[in-house]
Amino acid sequence: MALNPYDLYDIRSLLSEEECAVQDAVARFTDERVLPIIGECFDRGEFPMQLIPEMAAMGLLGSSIPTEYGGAGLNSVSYGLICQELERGDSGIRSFASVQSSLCMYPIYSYGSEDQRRRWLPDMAAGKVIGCFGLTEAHGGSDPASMKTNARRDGGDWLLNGSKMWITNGNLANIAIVWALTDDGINGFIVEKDMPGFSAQLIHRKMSLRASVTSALFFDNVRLPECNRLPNVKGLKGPLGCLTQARYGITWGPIGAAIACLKEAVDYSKSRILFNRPLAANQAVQLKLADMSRRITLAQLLSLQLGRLKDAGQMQPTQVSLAKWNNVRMALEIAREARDILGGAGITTEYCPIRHALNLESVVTYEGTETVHQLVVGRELTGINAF
Ligand code: TGC
Ligand code: FAD
Repeated sequence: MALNPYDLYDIRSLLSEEECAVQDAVARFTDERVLPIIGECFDRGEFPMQLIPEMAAMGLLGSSIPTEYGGAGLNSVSYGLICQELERGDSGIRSFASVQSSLCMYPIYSYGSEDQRRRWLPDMAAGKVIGCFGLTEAHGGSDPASMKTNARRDGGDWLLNGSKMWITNGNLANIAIVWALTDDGINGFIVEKDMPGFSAQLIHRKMSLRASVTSALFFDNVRLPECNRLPNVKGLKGPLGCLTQARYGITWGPIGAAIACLKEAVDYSKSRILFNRPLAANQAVQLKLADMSRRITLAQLLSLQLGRLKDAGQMQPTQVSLAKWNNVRMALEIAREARDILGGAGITTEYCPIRHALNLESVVTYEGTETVHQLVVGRELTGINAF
């Protein structure tokens, strides 16, 4: 039986029927709805808003949230496959889904009151309410414990002051999950778009994640009722718990980007004739393609095992760090190598590798930089905190 060149270890045979169906549906969506438009969206620096209702209708927003709150109630491996297939299209589309699902719906579901869950989750799953997640501040994203954004009590309300930087979906969002320092440690708040004193400003001149909205958020005495505070978590473990969910999905996403780049490099090198033979007939080129395939296969196995651990309730943040580090680095290097195999053609967005390579420069930085994840693994090995 012929091997699937982009699934050499037949990872597909390890998936359940439901997981295969999810992967097929999202793959179709990416092929039919994302790929025909994404190069131009990237060129123009625009997020394709028209895809939001379609993603919602497919259950891609809050796919792991229980159905009683409007989610799709799917398992973690299915969520991973969604991320993989979306990022085969573009990291910006996967980012949109990650932020909505893992960074906004997850904290409302896990740390919110029953009223907050009922008020926000069904509309978020339907794509009618878009969320963003404000943790990073301009003075140092790797060290969120140093945040200056603060909320102080004013009667029964809270007054929020400060700013957040590099916030995905910021200008699209109807609500922001904002992490702020209080007298009682870090707390999470739901800030609504129209609240006086809240503003969002687009970040321009990005060379990466151009088909995604990135913003700075400002809070100038924003008055928040107590019912907008997430009541069931306190401290840095609140935002870090959300990051673990999103980082898990990000271990899968870049596999999709890498597969897209490998496929482009294989197709191009088979049809490009240089020195009277296809480029792909050179050993030097085949070695590069084989190495890409090896690294993708290892990443696929890593994420699948991580997903199975997560579904069994056994996944540890250190394991997520190792896979985020490995899989994003793998995809970034494959995208750069594929770009090189395409020669001059590879510098245009006519082909996908340069777009993926530029996007992955953000993915290697956000959700914990590569160094942060290496230090998490180092801490696990040595018992010494090097941060
Ligand atoms: P530490 O002070 O030791 O721990 C604080 C508390 O948090 C708990 N914890 C975690 N819980 C869940 N998941 C994790 N990954 C956790 N890591 C730590 C910990 O047990 C402790 O709990 P408790 O009960 O004892 O209070 O903090 P630390 O030393 O572990 O953290 C240091 C460090 C550097 C790892 C952490 O600050 C960090 O991860 N920094 C990177 C920040 C980051 O990743 N920011 C991302 C912003 S969001 C974003 O980029 C979105 S992009 C989205 C997109 O577009 O796709
Ligand atoms: P810094 O923390 O200043 O790091 C600079 C460099 O120092 C990095 O190379 C880092 O690895 C290194 N470094 C840090 N500490 C150490 C150390 N101890 N030892 C050695 N080296 C170290 N944040 C949000 O809250 N919400 C979002 O939705 C969001 N979306 C984003 C979207 C994009 C496109 C981007 C680019 C970022 C986004 N971020 C978001 C922010 C992102 O999480 C931060 O950029 C990231 O955490 C790094 O923070 P920083 O940019 O301040 O870099």
